[in-house]
Amino acid sequence: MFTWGFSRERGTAVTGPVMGVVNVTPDSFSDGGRWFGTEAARDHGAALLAAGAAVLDVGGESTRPGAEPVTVEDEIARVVPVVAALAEHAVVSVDTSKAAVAEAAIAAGARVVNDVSAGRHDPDMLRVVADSGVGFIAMHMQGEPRTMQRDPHYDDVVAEVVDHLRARCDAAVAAGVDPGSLMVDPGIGFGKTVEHNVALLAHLDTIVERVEVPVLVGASRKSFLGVIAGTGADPAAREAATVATTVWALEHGAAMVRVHDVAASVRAAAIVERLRSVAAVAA
Ligand code: PMM
Repeated sequence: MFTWGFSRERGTAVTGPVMGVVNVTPDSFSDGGRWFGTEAARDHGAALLAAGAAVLDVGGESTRPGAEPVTVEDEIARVVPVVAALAEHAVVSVDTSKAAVAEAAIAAGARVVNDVSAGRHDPDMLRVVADSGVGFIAMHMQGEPRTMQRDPHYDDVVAEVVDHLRARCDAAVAAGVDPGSLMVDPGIGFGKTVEHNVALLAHLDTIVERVEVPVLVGASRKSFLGVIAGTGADPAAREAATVATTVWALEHGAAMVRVHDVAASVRAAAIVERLRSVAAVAA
């Protein structure tokens, strides 16, 4: 049975707050094509592990706005060899919304399923997760990747995201998923405007308090950072802004951040941790 281990009673399944992204895709917005191919992706994952990643998140289908879907067979062919190579050395999550891909990745050693649809896309997903006892990350998304950025609308984005995440956790537990294996994610950039993303980060404390399970934040290199910081359309120019979100997220209760440049966020997390421990003693 997988547990996140962020609370003392639950032990220490995962040892740090940084998840590294290993995209085995030709078309991800942030690093599309760079690690496409088993050897390149495996070596990239090994480098992220050496840089201090606590979890490696392996994905074979781009979720960028407008991305075209990938078949189950192609997605399995992309992720399974990479998962198999990395799972000997690391806690590996598989970033997929398809139960058959999750099942194949779990057989290859993945210990966590990271589903951007939170188990809604594939009716078999929660059963696969429950039967295999792996961890489950339920992310909030309005709509689906192909169309989600057309006209996202919320009356109260924070309350709606919290309600959705709580409902998805309830559905997972009802399907037999262990509550200690759950993590949720507000889904930065998934059916959200710049203002929605900002509101979710600004009110992260509220989200953390209300969802009652560990929270993951994935803001790395997303376009709202380029808008706010004025660095424009190049995802690689959003690294300083990404580190700012790492510091903010960890300081406002996130258990983990999902990033491309692991070394930068691990260093930032070390500073946050040190300041927090000294501040706690001084208080
Ligand atoms: N973002 C992307 C893909 N998968 N999973 C979770 N849980 N949270 C995210 O924010 C998230 C995700 C898109 O980013 P990428 O194309 O760089 O992987």
